[in-house]
Parts: sequence; structure tokens; C-alpha cells
Amino acid sequence: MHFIHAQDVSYLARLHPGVTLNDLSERGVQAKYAYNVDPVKQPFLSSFIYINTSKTSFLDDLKALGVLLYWEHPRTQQLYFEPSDPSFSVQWHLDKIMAPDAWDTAQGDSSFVVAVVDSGVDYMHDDLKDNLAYNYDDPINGLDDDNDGYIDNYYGWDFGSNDHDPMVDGTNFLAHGSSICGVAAASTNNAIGAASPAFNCRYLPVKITNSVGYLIDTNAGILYGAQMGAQVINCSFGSLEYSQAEADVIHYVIDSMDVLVVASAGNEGLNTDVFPAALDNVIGVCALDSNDQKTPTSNYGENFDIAAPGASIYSPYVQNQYGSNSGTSVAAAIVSGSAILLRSHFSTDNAAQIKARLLNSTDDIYPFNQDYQNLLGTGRLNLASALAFDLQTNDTESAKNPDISVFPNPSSGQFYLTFQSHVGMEYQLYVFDVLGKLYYRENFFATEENVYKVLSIKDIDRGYYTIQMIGPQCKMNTGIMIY
Ligand SMILES: [Ca+2]
Ligand SMILES: [Ca+2]
Ligand SMILES: [Ca+2]
Ligand SMILES: [Ca+2]
Repeated sequence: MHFIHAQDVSYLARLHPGVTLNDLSERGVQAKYAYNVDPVKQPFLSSFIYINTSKTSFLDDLKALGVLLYWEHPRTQQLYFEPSDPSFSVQWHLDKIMAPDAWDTAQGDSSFVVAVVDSGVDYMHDDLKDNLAYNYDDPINGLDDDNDGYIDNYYGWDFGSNDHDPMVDGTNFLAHGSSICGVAAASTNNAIGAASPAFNCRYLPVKITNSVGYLIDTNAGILYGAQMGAQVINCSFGSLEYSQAEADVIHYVIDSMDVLVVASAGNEGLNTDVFPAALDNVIGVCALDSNDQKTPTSNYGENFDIAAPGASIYSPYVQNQYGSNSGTSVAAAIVSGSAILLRSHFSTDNAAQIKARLLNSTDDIYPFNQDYQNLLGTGRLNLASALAFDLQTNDTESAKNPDISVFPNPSSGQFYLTFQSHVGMEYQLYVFDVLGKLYYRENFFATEENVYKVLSIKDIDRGYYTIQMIGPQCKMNTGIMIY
């Protein structure tokens, strides 16, 4: 038997397919599901469990026996907050990303929601109370009226304190969540305070910190946002350590639930991967100042995707106050707020297509960032350009549109792609079916100018597919018939 001891630690692990919690309890193992899902309907998500133990050798044994696929040590994760002096150049970032131009065309819709997985939020703030995505199906009465497993999740959820109320608690440091919600989705055009790129779109607060600021369960928070129907999830936190479970959960919400995930590159000032920002299908965001130069503390690297304003960004704070914050946290929130506006306007686009709009319509910042060539993503967010971007013709001013060709066509599932590339640059390859559903995805680095790539997709259904290749300042489309 395996007993619980005072020094037990709760380890996140993934069950081998076919193994159940019952099998574990028969072995005397103390475990529980990590996420609030139906184990019959959602076998993938219910494969994540927490095991209490004081001995990691015990977990290694379970892995060796084929009971566990993997288990993980708790990581050091942090909110990417960086307090800064108040700025007089109030909300310079909205002009920089040309948000007012974009708002001429699109002002968002209350059914589009960006989930903010962060510290708690002061949702009583005058500039935050009207833009919260209230869950009217579960009023606060002690009952789970909407039967989603969360009692009274009217405002959101608090995974840090495991209660229904995501209201900010603890120290002022935890005002982070209020600022991030406000930067992404403060009430706009309401004659008070600050504006936000999301305009009429909503935010959903998902609290994952406890009252002393420790991050409790970011995966559960991400999953909750997706389950509640958020089309964009903002992760202004990260870790220098990779987590397979985090990657698995995020790939699931992107691929199976069509969610766009945005994350900050972190504030260490390093050329480094940070997770989740550096995961291949997450939009990783670096921070710029008002001159489009990388802020001194923003991390950078080839696995980040885009840069956005992240210095002295004015937004709601707690208790009806306002303040200015800097860091990749706020840069990510600006991208998330922009992304939800785009999703509301292009409501038939999937997450990958919105990502393509954002990444292919950026302004070139590399003349001002000589030391960081191609390490700050495709350039600086331009919301007006993203809104005007034509996915069919790849029509942006600076876009280069080299040809991509595919053969044989029709194909059985193995085919060859050829295209002109920039050597050393990262390319994202997507295959969509006719409904726009992502079928296949791969990231790779071009090692030569004339790329000749073999693609073999097993068990692909017959039909017509769109192949999309996204690279630095370019996007290429072609089609293929699979028989
Ligand atoms: Ca509920
Ligand atoms: Ca209720
Ligand atoms: Ca709470
Ligand atoms: Ca406002």
C-alpha cells in the first residue's frame, strides 16, 4: 500500500491509454483526475491525473510498468509583470497598432471572449464590470445550474483558491490580472478611463494564483477558458522549463476546440525559449517600446512569433484606479485583445487563419532592432493591417508571395512541396480541409533557398485540401486533391 505522508507532493502525470483511476486505486495508489471532465466522453483530458506521493521513484516504477506515460515535477512559473513609472504618453500603444483605424471597420461582439488566465481581477472596476463574459446560466445560488461541474461560475473560476469567485485577492502584485484584462478588453467608448483593442468583445477571468501569488494550475485554467467557449486564451505567464502536459493540453484546445492561444515571451532579457510562448502553435509575444525597439527586459528568440507594445501601457488597475505597466505580459494582452476583435470580425476563420492574419500583416521593426534580427517574430502587430489582410491573395504591402508547388496532384497522401525560402527562417506548414479545419501542422527551418520537402500524411481522408506555408513576411497557398 502507498500511504499519504505529510511530505507528500502532488505530481501531475498522464495515464497510459486504457489505464483507469480504478486500476490505480487497486494498486493502492492515491490519485485524482487533474481536470474537471467526463472520463467517458473525454478520455484524452481524463488521462491527466494528480498523484500524491513522497517518493518519485514510485512514479518511475509506475512509468516502467506502463501505467503512466510520464510524470512531471512542479515547475517554477511566474506572471510576467514588470511595474513601471506612470506614463504621460497615455495609451500610445493603440495608435501604434492602428486600433482606431481598425475600429472604423470592426467593433467586436459580446459573444466573442478572451479568457485571461492570470491572477484575480477586480471585476467591480468601472472599466471592467461591463465587459466581463458573465455566465448567466449559473447565477450565484449554491447550485450548479448549468451542470458544468463548477458551482456558481457566474464570474469565472478561481483555480488558485478553488472557489467560484475570481475577484483579486492578496497583495497589490496580484493586480496583474486586472491590468491584463483591462489591456485586452477594458470597456471601450464608454466615456471613462481606458480603451482596449477588443472594444465590444468580452473577457473571462480565470484565476490561477493563490493569495500569495503562487501559480496553482495553469493547465486547468487554460482548459476552463476553452470549455467556456473562449475563442482566445491569454497566458501572460510562463516558465523556462518545458512541460509535456502543458504542451499536450494546449495542443488539444487549439486542435480540437479551435482556440487561439497567446502567451508572453517573458521578461528575463534573454535569448531563450519560454513555455508556453515558445510552443509551435502558440502565438509567443515579445515587447517593444514606443520606438518599436525591443524593451531591455523582453526575452527574444526564434520560437517567438510577433512583437507588440509593452512599455508604459495604461490600463485599469484595482479599485477604480488606473496605472501603467510594462512587460511581455501586457504585450501579449494587446495581441489577445486584437485577436478576439479579429475573430469576431472573421467569424468563419479558424484559429490558425486568425494567427496567419496577425503574423502576416505586421510592420517591419528590424531596422530598429539590428541586434535581434528575426528573433522578435514577424514584426510589430498592426491591427488595421490584420483586419485588411486578405487570406486568399495574401495581400499586404510588404508581403512577398513566392510560389509553392505540389506534386503529384492528385496524390495518395505522400507528396512533394517545393518553394523558395529564406535560409535559416522558420516556416509553418498547415494543411486544412475544405471546412477550414486544421488537418496537419508542422514547423521547420529552411536550410536552403530552394526547399524540396516530402510530406507523407497517413490515413488522410480523400478530398480537397489547402496547403498553407507561412514564413517571414510571406504566405503561400496551394491546393491538393487526395484520392
Ligand atoms: Ca456551473
Ligand atoms: Ca448557481
Ligand atoms: Ca476566490
Ligand atoms: Ca473605457
